[in-house]
Amino acid sequence: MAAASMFPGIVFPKDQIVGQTNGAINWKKTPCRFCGVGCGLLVGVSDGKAVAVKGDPASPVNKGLCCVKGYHSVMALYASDRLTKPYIRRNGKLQEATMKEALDLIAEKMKTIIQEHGKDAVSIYGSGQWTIPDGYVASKLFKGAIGTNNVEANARVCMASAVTGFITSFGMDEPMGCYEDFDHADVFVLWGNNMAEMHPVLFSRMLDQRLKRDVKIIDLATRTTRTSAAADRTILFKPQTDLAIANAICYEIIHNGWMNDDFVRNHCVVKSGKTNIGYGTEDHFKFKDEPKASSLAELKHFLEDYKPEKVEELTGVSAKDIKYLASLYGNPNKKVMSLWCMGMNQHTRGTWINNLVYNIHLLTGKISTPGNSPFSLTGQPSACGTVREVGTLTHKLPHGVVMNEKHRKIAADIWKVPVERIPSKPTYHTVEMFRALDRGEIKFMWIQVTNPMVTIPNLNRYRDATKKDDRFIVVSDVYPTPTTDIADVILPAAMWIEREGMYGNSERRTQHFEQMLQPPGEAMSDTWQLIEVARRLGYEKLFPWTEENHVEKIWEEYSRFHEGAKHGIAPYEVLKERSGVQWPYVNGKETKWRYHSKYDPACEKEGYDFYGKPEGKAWIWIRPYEAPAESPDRDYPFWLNTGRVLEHWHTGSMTRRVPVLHQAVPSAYVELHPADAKALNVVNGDLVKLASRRGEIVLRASVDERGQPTRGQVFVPFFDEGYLINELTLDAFCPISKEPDYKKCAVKVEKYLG
Ligand SMILES: Nc1nc2c(c(=O)[nH]1)N[C@H]1C(S)=C(S)[C@@H](COP(=O)(O)OP(=O)(O)OC[C@H]3O[C@@H](n4cnc5c(=O)[nH]c(N)nc54)[C@H](O)[C@@H]3O)O[C@H]1N2
Ligand SMILES: Nc1nc2c(c(=O)[nH]1)N[C@H]1C(S)=C(S)[C@@H](COP(=O)(O)OP(=O)(O)OC[C@H]3O[C@@H](n4cnc5c(=O)[nH]c(N)nc54)[C@H](O)[C@@H]3O)O[C@H]1N2
Ligand code: SF4
Ligand SMILES: [Mo]
Repeated sequence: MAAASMFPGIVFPKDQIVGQTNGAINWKKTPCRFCGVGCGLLVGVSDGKAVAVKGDPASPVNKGLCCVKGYHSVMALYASDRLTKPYIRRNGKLQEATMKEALDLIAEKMKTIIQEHGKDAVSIYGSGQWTIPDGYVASKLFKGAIGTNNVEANARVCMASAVTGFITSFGMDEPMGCYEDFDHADVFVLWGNNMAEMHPVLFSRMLDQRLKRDVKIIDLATRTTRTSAAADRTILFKPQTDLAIANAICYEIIHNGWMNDDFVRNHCVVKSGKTNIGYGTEDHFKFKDEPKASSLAELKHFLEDYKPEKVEELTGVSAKDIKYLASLYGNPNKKVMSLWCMGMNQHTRGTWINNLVYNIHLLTGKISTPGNSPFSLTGQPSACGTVREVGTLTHKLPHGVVMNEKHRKIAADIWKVPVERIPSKPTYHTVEMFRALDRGEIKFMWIQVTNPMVTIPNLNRYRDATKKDDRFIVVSDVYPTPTTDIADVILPAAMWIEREGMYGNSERRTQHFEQMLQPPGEAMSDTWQLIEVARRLGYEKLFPWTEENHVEKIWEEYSRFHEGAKHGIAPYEVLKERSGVQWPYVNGKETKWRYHSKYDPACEKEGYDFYGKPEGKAWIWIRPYEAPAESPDRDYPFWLNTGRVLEHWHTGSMTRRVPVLHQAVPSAYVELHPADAKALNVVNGDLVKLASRRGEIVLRASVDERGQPTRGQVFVPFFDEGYLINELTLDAFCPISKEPDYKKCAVKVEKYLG
C-alpha cells in the first residue's frame, strides 16, 4: 500500500541540511505536526538541528509507524524562505521591521480600533494547528481581557458539524471510543473519508487487522480513491444522499428486527427538529433548532419514505447494496466501526448526517464498547485539543459556553476578571466573521496558523474584504503565503518543536512536546506573540508568566477548567513523561471508552450512561434528506468536489517546501471521469476550464491517475496556491454547525483552448 511508508526513519542527505551531524543524535518525543491521527514521533536533534525522524514505538497511536509527511516533517522547518523577521505595510508595501515595532503597532491599532468602534471590531481567527497554550491565551485575551467573543478558528470549517453532531446526540463533544476500536471491530464502514491518504497510519492499522482476522472494509464514497483500492467493497453514492442512505439503513434495521430493543428502550429517546432549514448563503443568516419529543412509532413512520427501493434513484445506490450495508450493521455477531471526516462534516446538513450515523449505532446498541464505535476522525493535530477543548470559537469557553452564566462565572473566576467582561452572546462564526470584515463591522483581524486566503470558500468576496481601506490584518505564519500577501503586519512564528506546546488528537489524547530547537531569526511562538500584545494592552497581570515557565503555568491554569471524572486532564509532569495521555484522566487512569460503567468512572449507573443528556439517554434524531445548496443544472452541469492528497498538507505552505513531497505532486489538477473527459474531448494533461457562479480557473486534466470522480463530477485538490479552487466554491453552510460545504457546488467544465 502506498499509504503509509514503512521506512525505519529518514536521515537527510548532506545536500539537504547544511551542518550535517557528526554522530551524536539526541532523540526527543513529539506528536507529528500534521494530521489529527496524532502519531508519536522521535525527532533526532544534533548540533541544534533536527536531522532525523522515526516513529515512536512507545506511542500507542502508531507504534513506531509514520506516513510520508511524518517522516519528512522536520524538513518543513528548513526551507530557505522561512519568515525570520516581521514586516509592516507602509505606503502599500510590506517592509522589514523589528519585532518591537510590529508588536507595538498591533497593540496601538487594537487600542484605537476598540476606542473608535468598540470591542467587537477586533477579532482573532486561529486554528486546529494552534497548540493548546496558543488557543488558551487567545481565548483569555479576547474573551476574558478585552471582552469580545470574536474568537474563531479554522476547525469551524473542519470539525464544527462533528461537534454539533456529538452535542445534539450525546450532549458532550468528542468520540466515546478510541483507536483501540480498530483492533476489535469486524466491519469498518467509511462514510466518504479517504483514509488511505488522509489518516494513513490508522488506515494501515485497519489493513493490518485484515491480515490477522476476518474483517470487512466498506468504502462508501462519492469518488474512487486509494482507499477504494484497498477496501473490500466500494459503494458510490450521489453527493449529499448519505442522509437518505443512513435512513434507509435504519429502515432495514427496524424492519428486519435487528434493532436492539432493550438498548433503545433503556438508553435512548427519539427527537425531531426543524426541517427546511436553509443554507446560510445570505449575510446575517440565523437559525436555531427546536428539538421536540418524538417516539419510535414516529421514527418508524418517517422511515417508510426511506425504503431502500424508494431511495435507489436519489442515492444512485441499489437497494441490494443498501440492504447489504444494513445487514452488516444489523448482524448481532459483528462489531462495527463507522469512520468519517470531511465528507460528512463539510455538508450543508452536516449535523444531521452525524446524527443519522449515530442513529444506526444507537438502534443496534453498537456503541461505547471495544470495536463498536461511531468514530468521527479529526483533521488537524489539535482541532480537538485546542479548538474544541479550549473552546476557541465564538460561543465557547474552556468549560462550556458563553451563553451559560455558570460557565461564564467559572471562566471569570479562573481568569480573575469581572464576570460581566465576558459577553453572554456569541458574535460571528467563521464565514460570518469574514462577512462582518467585509461589511466593516470588524476592522481588525489577527490570523494565526491558518491560511484563509487559500482555504475560505467563496474566496473572491473575502479577499476583497481584507483589502478594504480601514481594515487591519495581522498574520502570524512561518512562510510567505497568499494570506501574508494581504497582511498589514506579518509576524514570523516559531514552528512546532521550536517552542514548547501540546496538541490533542482524535482519540482524546493530549501530547506534549518540548522546545528542541531555536526558532530562526526573530521568530516567536504564537502564544508569546499574544502575551506580548496583551501586556502592551495593559493586561500584564492576567499574563504574568515568564518565557521559561509559561507553558507549564498555562497548563496548570487551564487544567482547572477540566477537573472531574467527565473531562479531567493529566498533570503537566505526566504529559511530559508519556507519549500522550487520554482524557478523561481520572485518579491517574485514562478513560478509553466513555458512557459505559465498565470503562468510564463518570458513569453513575451500571452499564450504559449517556450522562451528557438528561436521564443518561442518548438522542435518536428524525432527520430527513434535504437537497444541497447548489446542484448541477443546465448552465453549470457538473458537481465540483474538493479535498486533499496524501503528500500535501492543506495549502502546501509546508509540504511544497519539502522537495520529495513537492516532486511527488508538484501542482494541482482537475480529476475527470474518463467518460466525461472523452465527451469533452479532453485527454490527460490537457488544460480544462472550470467556472462556477463565483469564479473560474484553468488547470491540467487528470484522467485515471490517483482518484476518479463519478460521472458528472470533477475533483480539485486545494494544496496549490497557484490554483485557488476556493474562488469557485460556495459559502453555504450547515445552519446548525455553520460549517461550510466544500464538497458540493455546480460548475461548467470545458476544454481550454487558450
Ligand atoms: N495528507 C493529508 N492528510 C490530511 C490532511 C491533508 O491536508 N493532507 N488534512 C487533514 C484534515 S484537516 C482533514 S479535515 C482530513 C480530511 O480527510 P477526508 O475527509 O478523508 O478528505 P477530503 O479529501 O477532504 O474529503 C474526501 C472525501 O469526501 C467525500 N465526499 C464528498 N461528498 C460527500 C458527501 O456528500 N457525503 C459524504 N459522506 N462524503 C462525501 C468523498 O468521498 C471524498 O473522497 O484530512 C486530514 N489529513
Ligand atoms: N476547497 C476546500 N477548502 C478547504 C477544505 C476542503 O476540503 N476544500 N478543507 C477545509 C479544512 S477541513 C481545513 S482544516 C482548512 C485548512 O486550512 P488552513 O488552516 O488555512 O491551511 P494550512 O495550510 O494548514 O494553514 C496553516 C498555516 O499555518 C502556517 N504555520 C505552520 N506552522 C505554524 C506555526 O507554528 N505558527 C504559525 N503562526 N503559522 C504556522 C503554515 O505555513 C500555513 O500557512 O481548509 C479548509 N478549506
Ligand atoms: S498519519 Fe498523520 S500524524 Fe501520522 S505521521 Fe502521517 S501526517 Fe503525521
Ligand atoms: Mo480539516
